[in-house]
Order: sequence, then C-alpha cells, then structure tokens
Amino acid sequence: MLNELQDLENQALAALEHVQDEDALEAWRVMYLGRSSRLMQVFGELGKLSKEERPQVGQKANEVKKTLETALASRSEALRRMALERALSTERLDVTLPGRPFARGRLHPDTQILRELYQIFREMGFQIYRSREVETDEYNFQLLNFPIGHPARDMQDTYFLDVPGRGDNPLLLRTHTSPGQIHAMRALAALNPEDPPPVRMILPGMVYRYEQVDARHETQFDQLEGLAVGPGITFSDLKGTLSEMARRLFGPQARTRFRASYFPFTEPSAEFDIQCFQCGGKGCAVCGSGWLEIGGSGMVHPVVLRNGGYDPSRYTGFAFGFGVQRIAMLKYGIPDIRYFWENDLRFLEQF
Ligand code: FA5
Repeated sequence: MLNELQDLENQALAALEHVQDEDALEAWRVMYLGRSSRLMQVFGELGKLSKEERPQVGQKANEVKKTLETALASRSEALRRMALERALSTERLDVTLPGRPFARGRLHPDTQILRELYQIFREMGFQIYRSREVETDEYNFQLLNFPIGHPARDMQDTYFLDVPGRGDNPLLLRTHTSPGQIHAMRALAALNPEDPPPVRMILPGMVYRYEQVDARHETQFDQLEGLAVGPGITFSDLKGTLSEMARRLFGPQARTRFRASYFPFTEPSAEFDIQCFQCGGKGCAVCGSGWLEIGGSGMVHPVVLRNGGYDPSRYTGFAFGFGVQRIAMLKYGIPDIRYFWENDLRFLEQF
C-alpha cells in the first residue's frame, strides 16, 4: 500500500504538469483529492489494516495529501499569473485618446433666472428680504386689505393647514409673496416708529395655490415681490422700474404694457405684460396671446401702508409681484411650466 501511495503521488504530480486552466485544475482536484479519490479511500480503509501497518500507511497517506495540496496551490497561483500576463500582453494604452468628460452639475433654470433678477434689482438699489412660506390668514390676507369673506380671496385658491383652534386666523401656505410687504415694513418701522426709513426691497420665494395645473399654471411656483416706500414715490417710478427691469433682462427691444387691474392691496393696480419674442407678439405655445402676463403691480394701498407702520399721509409706495417661472419661460422659450419641477434631465441639461 505504501508503494501504491507513492505511485499515486507520482501520477498526480505528473498529471498536474499538463493542467493549463482553472477547469482542468478543478477536475484534477476532484480526481486526486476529492471525496471519492483513491487517496480518500485509503484513509477509509486504515481501520482494516494490521496494528503494524496502520501508522505507516496513515503517515504516508497524510504526506501524500499534503504534497498534493501544496502542488495544487502553487499550480493555481502559476495559472493566475499566466492569465494576467496574457491579458497584459494584449492590452494597449493609447495615450493620445481624449480624456473622458466629467458630467458637470449645473444650476436649475429657476435659480439662474432668480440670480439674474437679484443682480438687476441690486443694481437698482433693492435689497433682498425673505419671509416665511407658512403664513397666517392675517398676514396673507387681512393686513393686505382682504377682509374675511372678501370675494378677491377667490383669486388665490388656498391650501389651509389643518391646525385647530385658530378661529379666524388659520395657518396656510402663502398664496403670494405680498405678506412679506407687511413683515418688511413692520421690521423697518420698528427701527424708528416716528420716522420709519424708506423701503426698497425685493422679496423672492415659493408660493402655493390650489390650481388646475396646465401649461402656464402650477400649484407651486416662485414669485418675486418688489416694494418701494418713501415720500413722493409715484406710479411713474413703478413704470420706469419695471420697464427698465424688462430691458435689462430681455434687451433694449423688449416691449412691455400695463393693463388696469384690481388687487385689494394696491390702488391703482395694473397687470404687467411683456411681449413674447418667441412669436413676436403673434401668439404661440409659450404666451397664448402674444403677451405673457408677468405680474401684478400698483401703488401700495393706504390701509396696507398703515398696517405696515407707515403713515399714508407722509409716505407713498409701489409694489409688484412677478411669476418667476413665467419670466424664465419667456427668456428661454419654455413652452410648458410643468417642466420646471419634473426633474427630467433632458430638460435640465439644456440650461
Ligand atoms: C399676485 O399674486 C399679487 N400678489 C401680485 C402683486 C404684488 C400685485 C404686489 C400688486 C402688488 P397674481 O395672482 O396675479 O398676483 O400673481 C402674480 C403673478 O404670478 C402672475 O402674473 C403670474 O405671472 C404668476 N402666477 C400666478 N398664478 C400662477 C400659477 N398658478 N403658476 C405660475 N405662475 C403663476
């Protein structure tokens, strides 16, 4: 049996010399070291041997097993190295190829247009003031001259928050940025209640309305409010400021128009439209009628001035509120407002 074990070892080592890949190596392992290999049978038969033979055969079988396992490990390593060398010998590196471009992030068109508007108004001397998105009925409506039950509230369908016990002053998602006018005036008037400082601010932010969504209406959109209060401010200042903004944003050829309108918090009031230059005023998918309604505007109502802490017999002011997405639609020729929040990369990557 000792001779048989030696023959087995010689035969296995000789066979291993011819193994050239992983599959053949596995077949070799099964044949010489596997559970039904001759070597494993010898281990099973040890119990049948005489007392003298058993330790000798057992020792020899263990030595053969160790030799074969070591040979298997080194052949496996040799095969791995050979495969690597083969791969490296065929691999080519072309250092003249252009590099792979990195996917660069970019600013959302909404952020781009907002930053452009901030810059334009900064150059005209306006500061930025931000106020809260969750408002009270008092600030969103009552202090802006929309008393409870006023029909003009229907112009802005509202999301109310389900917070009980607030009576006539429920919480809501602001429907416009105009409540910021009261916050801003009160903050400034508190600095010097007898003689409040002049105001020249823009108030940007997200607003929410329970709207029927279509190409020009979203339930969530940005507005940019503007407010200027001081002695002797007139409607001409308002027209000049908005026309100048349009020219700076769209170029000197931009055409604008004011249409008489109504808001409870301005008197007189006007809608502010910019002529669509996608279609040159003929009417298209972006504008509908040739003009795109950008926002509302007007002279701050005396009641609102008083609610803000400014005496309407000494101060006058103008205010405006734009739809920021509407401006971006005109500027970039975007035909549908719903693209803004869909997060579709095919849209976003165009900016
Ligand atoms: C207002 O919200 C007034 N607070 C604006 C204002 C401020 C008037 C200061 C006077 C003085 P209006 O509801 O018209 O007004 O909205 C203003 C602008 O927001 C609209 O002209 C339009 O450009 C934009 N807008 C209104 N509703 C939507 C909507 N659902 N989706 C996208 N943009 C809208």
